[in-house]
Amino acid sequence: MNQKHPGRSSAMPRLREDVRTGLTSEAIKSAILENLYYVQARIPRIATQNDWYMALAYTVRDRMLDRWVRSIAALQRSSRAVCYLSAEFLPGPHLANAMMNLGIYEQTREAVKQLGLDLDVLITQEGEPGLGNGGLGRLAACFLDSLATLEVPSIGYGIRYEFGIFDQEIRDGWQREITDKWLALGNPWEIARPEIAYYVPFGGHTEPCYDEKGRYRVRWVPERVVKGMAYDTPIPGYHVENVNILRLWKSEACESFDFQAFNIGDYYGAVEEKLVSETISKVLYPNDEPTVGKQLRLAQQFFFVSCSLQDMIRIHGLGGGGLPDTFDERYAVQLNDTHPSIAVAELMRLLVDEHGIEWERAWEITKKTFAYTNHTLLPEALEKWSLPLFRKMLPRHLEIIFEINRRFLEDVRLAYPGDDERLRRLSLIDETDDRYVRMANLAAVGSHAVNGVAALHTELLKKTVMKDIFELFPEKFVNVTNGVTPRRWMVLSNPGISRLITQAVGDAWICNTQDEIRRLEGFADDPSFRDAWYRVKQENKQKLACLIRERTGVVVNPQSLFDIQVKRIHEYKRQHLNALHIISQYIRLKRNPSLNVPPRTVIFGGKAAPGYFLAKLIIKFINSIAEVVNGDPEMADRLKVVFFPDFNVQNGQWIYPAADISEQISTAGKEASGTGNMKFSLNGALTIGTLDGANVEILEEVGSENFFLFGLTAEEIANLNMLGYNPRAFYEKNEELKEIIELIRSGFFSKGDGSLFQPLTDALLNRDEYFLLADYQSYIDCQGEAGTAYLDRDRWIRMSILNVSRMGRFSSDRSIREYLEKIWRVEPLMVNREK
Ligand code: B1N
Repeated sequence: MNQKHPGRSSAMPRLREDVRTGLTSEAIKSAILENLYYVQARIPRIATQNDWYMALAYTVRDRMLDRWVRSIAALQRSSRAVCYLSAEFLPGPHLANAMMNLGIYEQTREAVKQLGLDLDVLITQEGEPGLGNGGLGRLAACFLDSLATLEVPSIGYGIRYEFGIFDQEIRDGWQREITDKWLALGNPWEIARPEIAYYVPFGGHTEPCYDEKGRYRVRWVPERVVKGMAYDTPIPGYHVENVNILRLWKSEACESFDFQAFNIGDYYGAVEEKLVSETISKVLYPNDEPTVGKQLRLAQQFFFVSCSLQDMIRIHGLGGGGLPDTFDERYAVQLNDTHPSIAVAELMRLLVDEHGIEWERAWEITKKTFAYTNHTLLPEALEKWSLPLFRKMLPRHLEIIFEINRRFLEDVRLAYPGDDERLRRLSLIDETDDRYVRMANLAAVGSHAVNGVAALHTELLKKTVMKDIFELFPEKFVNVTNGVTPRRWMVLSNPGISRLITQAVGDAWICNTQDEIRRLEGFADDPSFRDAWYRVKQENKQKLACLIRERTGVVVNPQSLFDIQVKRIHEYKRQHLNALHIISQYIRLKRNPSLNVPPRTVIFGGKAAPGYFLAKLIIKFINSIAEVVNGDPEMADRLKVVFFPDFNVQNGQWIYPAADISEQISTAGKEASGTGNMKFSLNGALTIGTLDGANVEILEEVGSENFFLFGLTAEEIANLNMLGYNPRAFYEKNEELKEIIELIRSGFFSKGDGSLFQPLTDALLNRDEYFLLADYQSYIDCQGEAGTAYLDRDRWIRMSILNVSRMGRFSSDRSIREYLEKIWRVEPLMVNREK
C-alpha cells in the first residue's frame, strides 16, 4: 500500500475504521464476511461466486470512500477544475484496478485465499461497463486514470447507458449481437445520487419576454421535460489520496406519473411519458465513426450536456462563486469530439436566458471555457443535424446557433471580403442540399483550442477537413498525441513484464514512464535479462492459448509467432489486407512445405457496427479462411487463424501482453491516432504498420530498425486519388494477388459458393477506396521480413526490449500534462490527508 499516505481520518470511530477501512489481510477478510452477510444477505455455505465478488467489491469500495469524500472537498476548494465531457467511457472492470491503485492487492489476495477462494476467479466475475465503442471511449477512461493519478481536480461527465456496446458471439462465422446486461446483477461501483438531479427541456417553442429590468429576453416553452439523475463512480489515482468522480446521467420521467393524465383516466399515456423519458439513456449507439442522424442520439447528447453544465454551475455556486460569470475561471471543459458540442449553445442559453448575462460577455465566457478534440478525418463521420430535426427538439438552441453564426460570418466577411465560397464553407449551417448544423464548426468556433490526437492527424486536420477554420484561427490549433495508462495496460494486465522492468529500473516508471522506462535500454544486451523477457512473453502466450481454446476450440501453439490485430472492424483498418496475407502464406506453404518461415498464429478480434454490412462480411471472411486453414492437416503447427470473440477491455488485457506482432495497417491518413498500437508496443510486441496516426510517432521513438514499416504515405495516397487510382492495374500485374482473389471468387473459402464474398472482391477490384491492392505487395514483403526477424530469437527479444524502453512518451500521463499546459491551465491539488 501507499506508505506515504496512511490516509485515514482521525475523526473516524475506531470500529468503523476496522470494518470499513482496515488494510491488513485480517481486516479485509472480516470485511468481506461482513459484506457477504449485510449486503448480500448470504452465509458462506450458500454464497455463489457472484455473492463473493459483490462482498469483495464492496470491501474494496469501502476503502476508497474516505479518500473520495476528501477528494470531493478538495474539488470544491480548488480554484479551477477540468471537466471531461464524453458520450463514451470504457473504464473496464473496476475491481482489480481499484485494488492495485489503493495498493491492497496482496493483502486482498491473502484474505480471499484464507476464505478458501481464488481471487482470479472472483475478479473474472465482474462484467465490464461497455459504455463506449472503442478507442474514443477507452481514451476517455485512460485520461480519467491519469487525471486522478496526477491529482488534478476533475470530473468525467457522461451517460449511464442501461445497455452498453453489445456482446459479440460468433455463429457459423458471422457476428451475432447480444444485448449487454451489465447492470443485471447490480453494480457495486456506482453510488446513486437522487438528490443531484436536473431538469432537461425538449421541444416546444420560444417566445419573447422581458426580464425584471425590462430587457428583451427569450423564453423557451418546452413541450416536455426529462429528469437527469447522477450516478457516481469513483476513479482512484495510483498510490495517491486522490479519488476522482465519473458522473453519469440516467434519464427519468420528471414524476413517476403524470398525475394530470392519470386523473383524466389516461393511465397508459402517463406510463408512456415515463417510457419515452427513460429511453434517452437506454442504449449506446454502436457505431464507430460514420454518423447516424438519429433523433435519439441528439437527445442523448443534449441530455447529458445540459445536466453536466447545470451541475457545474451548481458546484460553482456552492464554493461561493456566485454568479456564473466567472464560469470560465472555474472550469476547463473538454469536448471529446463533437458529441457534446451542443454544450456551446447550451452554455450560451444558460448564461444569457437563465442567468441574464449579456450576449457578448457570455460568448467570451463560453469560448474561454471550452476546448474541442477532433478524433477523425473521415468526412462521413463529421456530425451534422438537419435543421427540421434540430428545430423540433431544440428550438431555442437553433436560434442561438443562428445568432452565433450571424456574428461569426460578419467577422469572416471582414477577414475575407467578397470570398462568398469561403463564407459558405465556414458557416455553421451547411446550405447545400438539405440544411444542416455542422457540429465541428460549432465546436471549433465556440472553443479557444482545437486539437487533433496525433501529430499527423493534427497536420491533416489543418490541411483538409478544418482548413478554413485553421486559416481563420491558426492560434487555436494544437496537437496532443494520445496515450494509454501504464497502470491498467502494463502493471495490471502484464504483471510478468512489469516485475521485470521494476527489477531492472525500479518502480518509478509506473508514474514517470517517459523518463524512467528508457533506462531499460541498457538491459537489451544482457543475456539473462533477455532470457527472462522471453520467458514472460511465453507465459503470456501460453495463457492466451488456453483462453483461445476455451473460447473458440482452436488449439494454437504458444511457440508460434502471435500476429495480432484487435480493434473495431472497419474497411479503413484493413483487417481484410491481413486476411489476404494469410491466404498468400497458405498458398506458399501448400506449394512449398519446406518454406523457411516461422509457424504463425494470426489472431483477430473486434466488433462490427450492426448495420455495417462489409465489416460483418469481413468477420465471416476471416472465419471462413480460419475454417479452411485450421482444418488442413498440412498447416498444423505452421499456420493458424483465430477470431477471438467479444473483444473488450478485459479481453484486451489478456491479448495485448501475448502479442509478438502488432498489426497497425490502416490506410495512411485514415486512422486519427490509434491507441491499441501503443498498448501492444508497451507490452513488447513489434509493430507492422503504415505511416498513419500515432504510428508515425511510435516509429520515430522506437527507431526504424525496430519497426516494420510498409505502404504508401498519406501524401502518396492523396496523389494517387487525384490522378485516378485503378486497383485493377495492381491486380493484373501481380500474379500472386490475382491468384488469391480468384481463389476467393471460386468459392474456395465458402464451400463452393462463389457469391458469398463477391461484395468484398468487387469492392477491391472496382473501387478499393482504402488502397489494399496498392499496398498489397509492400505489406507481404514486410511480413516476410518480420517473419525472418522472428527466426532470430535473440535479435527479436532485443528489439522487443528496445521498443518498450522507448515507448514512455505514450503514457496518458504525458498526454494529460500536455492538455494541462497547452489547453486547460489547471494545477494539480493534493488532497488533504485529514478532513
Ligand atoms: O478515437 C481514438 C483514435 O485513437 C482512433 O484513431 C479514432 O478512430 C477514434 C463516433 C467515434 N474517432 N471517432 C470515433 C467513436 C464513436 C462515435 O459514435 C466517432 N472514434 C474515434 C481516440 O482518439
